[in-house]
Parts: sequence; C-alpha cells; structure tokens
Amino acid sequence: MNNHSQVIEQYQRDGVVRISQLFSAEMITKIREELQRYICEDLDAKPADARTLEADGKTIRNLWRLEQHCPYFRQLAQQAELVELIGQLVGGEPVLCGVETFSKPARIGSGVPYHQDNAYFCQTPPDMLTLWIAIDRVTVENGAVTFILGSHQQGMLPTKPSGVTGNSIGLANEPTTPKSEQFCATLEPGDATIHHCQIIHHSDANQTDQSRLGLLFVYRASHTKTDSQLKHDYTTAVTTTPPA
Ligand SMILES: O=C(O)CCC(=O)C(=O)O
Repeated sequence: MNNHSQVIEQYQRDGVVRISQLFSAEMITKIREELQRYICEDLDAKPADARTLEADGKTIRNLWRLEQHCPYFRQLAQQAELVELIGQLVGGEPVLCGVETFSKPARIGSGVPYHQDNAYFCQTPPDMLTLWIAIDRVTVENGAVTFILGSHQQGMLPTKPSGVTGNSIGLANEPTTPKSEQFCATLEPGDATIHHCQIIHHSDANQTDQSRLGLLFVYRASHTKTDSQLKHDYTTAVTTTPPA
C-alpha cells in the first residue's frame, strides 16, 4: 500500500486521498465473481433494504449491508492491514459500519446529489470515513465521484431531503465551487479513495457504455456517538425515499 504517513497527511488536509492499486487484478476478479454470486444466489432472499434499484425497476443501483449478508465481504473489510490504516485515519478503534456498492451501470446509472456522508451516518465527533474501491475503470464520463477538497473542515452544512432513492438527503444549497476546481476521482480497477464523512461530494449519471462499479467499506471510530439532530433530519429524509 502507498506510504501511510502521506496518506494520513493528505486525508487530514484535503478530506480525501487516492490510493493506487489497493487491490490486485486477481482480487478484483474475485470480488466481481463474489458480487455476481451474491446477486444471483442470495439477494432475492434478503430484506428489501438490501438493495436499491435504478428507475427502470430492475437494474441494481446499490447493494446495502453486505457486511451483514455476505461473510466474504465482511472479512474482506476487516483484514488487518486495512483496519490498521483506517484506525490511524479515524483516530481510534475502527468499527466496520457498512459494505455496499454504488454500481452505476452503463447508460442507466443515476447521479448522486451533493452531500456530506455524515448526514446519513449522524456521528459525533465525525471520525468516520469511506473506503471507495474501483471495481471497474472510473472516468470523468462514466460518473467519477467528485470532491470539494478541504470541505470536511467546514462542519455539517444545512441539508434537505433530496427525493433521490438511495441518496435521500443532500445539501440544502449547491456548492459554488466550479466543477473545474473539484477533485474528480478517476481510478483504475483496484485503485481506491478514502474520504472523510464531512467532505462535500457528488457524482453524475453514467451516460456511457462502460459500467462504473464501486465497492464501499464504511468505518467509524468506536468512540463516536449518534447526534440526535442529524439523526432527526436523516430520519425525515429517509422516510420519504427509503432505504438510504
Ligand atoms: O459512488 C458514487 O457515485 C457516490 C458515492 C458516495 O456518495 C459516497 O461514497 O458517499
């Protein structure tokens, strides 16, 4: 893995850091196979909140709660080398909170509105992050996640229900930072980003013929607690457009 001290420094300064080749090509093939197996063999028997579909009502937009539903992914997210780095970034004992996909299928994959993840996670202090692993190649065109560098230092901004299924809560006001000044996280398969739960980010719809599948591991430090105001706002939003 890339040099830990550089990763930590960049994460603290910018709120997001890109890591090259976190997983090998062989591992990405195995992950792809396991996702496919889970979708074909297990998903139908899982509760409705195990997935979100795209607007066509049949294509998978997100898989949720894989850490509960699939031992392979729970173990993958808890491997020692990863957990050691995550502990340094969250400043405490890491707790795995979620394993999910943002699948963004070719031509169908929908966009994600500007948001801060802690509007969903509702944790204080905000010692929580997401490791976003590219399973497919991620390009500007197929809907790379785009971040406003340093925005994690602004605290939590006002939110509003977004009406987007799978991303129910967004920023009340669109950021004014031009897209040209945002960090667009283009990635090769096996590359990853780690982003802080307060960084402002979004992604566009996938209008290309290339799928843009991302696998996400979410962790918090064991000392974080639920913030009741954030939880209230999130509950209002997610009640309108469940499951997330
Ligand atoms: O993968 C995407 O397009 C969006 C991901 C995201 O919003 C997140 O990781 O919080």
